[in-house]
Amino acid sequence: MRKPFPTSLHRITRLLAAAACAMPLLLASAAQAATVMAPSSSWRYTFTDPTANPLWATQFPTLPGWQVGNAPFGNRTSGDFAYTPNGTFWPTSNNMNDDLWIGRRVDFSGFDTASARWFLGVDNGYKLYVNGVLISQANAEGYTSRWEYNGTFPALNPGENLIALALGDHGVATAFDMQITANTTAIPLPAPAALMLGGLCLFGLIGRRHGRAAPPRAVDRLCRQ
Ligand SMILES: [Ca+2]
Ligand SMILES: [Ca+2]
Repeated sequence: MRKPFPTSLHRITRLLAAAACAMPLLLASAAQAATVMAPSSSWRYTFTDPTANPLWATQFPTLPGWQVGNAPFGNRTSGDFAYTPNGTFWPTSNNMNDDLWIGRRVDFSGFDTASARWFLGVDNGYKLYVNGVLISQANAEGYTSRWEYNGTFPALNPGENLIALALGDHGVATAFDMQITANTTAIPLPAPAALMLGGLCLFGLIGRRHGRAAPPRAVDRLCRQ
């Protein structure tokens, strides 16, 4: 005749098994949308057209003559795109051409790149390059808003990526700012912790086999996965 576990010990093993088996699900659910690049970030920029160099959108980090300044870029002193007190002045332009070229490295380490999205506002138009590839462009008259345009990314590098934009004003107000979001990646379990949880899960299953009552169905199913 099989000797039953003492009732109190059996309950403890069931609780430990439930905690051990549920832990991976709790860690997986830790992924959540977060800011990869905030508005008002620092950019390299130039008002001198660099496009005679077809590689400018990847070489901007080391091209001579580029300056460093914070977004927002613009000529307004109030609202979401005010260049004062910490942004960068972008003078008005009276042509339909691009006037300002900017770029920065963005580190996606710790983020799920497949979930990444970009958001920008611009007066009046933009061309967005990711690692040298043009992925989006638009032009619109009138002022802008947070966020007038948004979209997803093509396949990104797991760490650093190069974001570059050509920006065009058509007169009067100027404005630009941008943000990037993505889900954070779940925190991987260190190997010793994973082994400990596996052991607890197995211990709980043994307790179930020796106990009088079956564990909750959900816990049983998790432990069998
Ligand atoms: Ca222009
Ligand atoms: Ca304008």
